[in-house]
Amino acid sequence: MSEAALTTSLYTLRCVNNFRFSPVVISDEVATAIREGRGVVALETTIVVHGLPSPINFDVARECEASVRKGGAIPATIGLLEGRVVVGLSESELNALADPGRHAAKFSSRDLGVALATGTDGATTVAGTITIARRVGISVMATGGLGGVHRDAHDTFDESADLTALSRTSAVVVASGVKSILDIGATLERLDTLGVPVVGYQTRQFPGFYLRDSGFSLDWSVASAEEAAATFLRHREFSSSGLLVANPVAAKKELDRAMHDAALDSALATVQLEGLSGKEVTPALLSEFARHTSGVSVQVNRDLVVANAELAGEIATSLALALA
Ligand code: PSU
Ligand code: MN
Repeated sequence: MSEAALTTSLYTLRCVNNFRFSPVVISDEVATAIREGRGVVALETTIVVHGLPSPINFDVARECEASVRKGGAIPATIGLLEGRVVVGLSESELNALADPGRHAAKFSSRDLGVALATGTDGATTVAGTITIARRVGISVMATGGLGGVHRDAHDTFDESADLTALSRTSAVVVASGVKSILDIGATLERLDTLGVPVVGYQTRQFPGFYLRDSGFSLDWSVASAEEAAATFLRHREFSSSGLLVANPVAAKKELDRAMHDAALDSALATVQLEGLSGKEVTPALLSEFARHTSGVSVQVNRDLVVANAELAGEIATSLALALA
């Protein structure tokens, strides 16, 4: 045996010895649904652990799961717990992950391997969630607002890894646009560059998260969940990137525009004053928003993510039907 071959086989042996178990655990219900080709929707945990205050965060997690079921699909809430990726977290596992004493981290795609190797607990962002979802054969996810380009990105380079993950991960993400704390125009430009199609759900206006309309218009819209699923299947024939389905918050539930603009100014100023950077920026902006609106923004966030989960359920159901 050549030295190179010997080194390779020793290396392989070492890997097999150290990595005998799979780092991914899938709940029975989700595993069965995937195996039977039923619709499954991945749900993230960053919004639960870092995006919303306790105890409403648990209500939102439960409501999102119920909404996915209402849409005809099976929910798969994803997070990293005790050295494993769990796809289909149970209520008690989610409670454990969101327990403040556990200090669960916030994981994007790049963190997954390191977190598993070091046994670190954490919630997954959109980027982290779709990366795991793809790996287990789930192609639809729901969230509140996608991450994007921050307003000071020309100085900080702060652009969410959600964008690059979506550019290389074949998944449908249903969101109410990108969070309005971001530079929305720059984010749409980046999605264009990265080859990620953006379709409005029954609208040609890009939603503004807490607001129905960000002021930016879109080239495309879909009229139904079936059309969104058909769009994804066609897109997949030509590209390995994902598809963003932008679903605006219901008209009677959006935030008052004047309240929104005042809260935004205050949140941006606070975060700048505190000198925050990296992963902390988005949670801090959302919590400042909540403080400034006396919790009204939290209710809007809840309404929109629950609605997105239902639409994602319908899209996953249509996708499963089309592939049956
Ligand atoms: N949508 C919400 N609340 C959130 C998020 C989305 O309504 O907290 C989370 C998602 O996990 C998203 C993340 O991926 O915010 C973006 O964080 P960052 O800007 O640090 O990439
Ligand atoms: Mn960032």
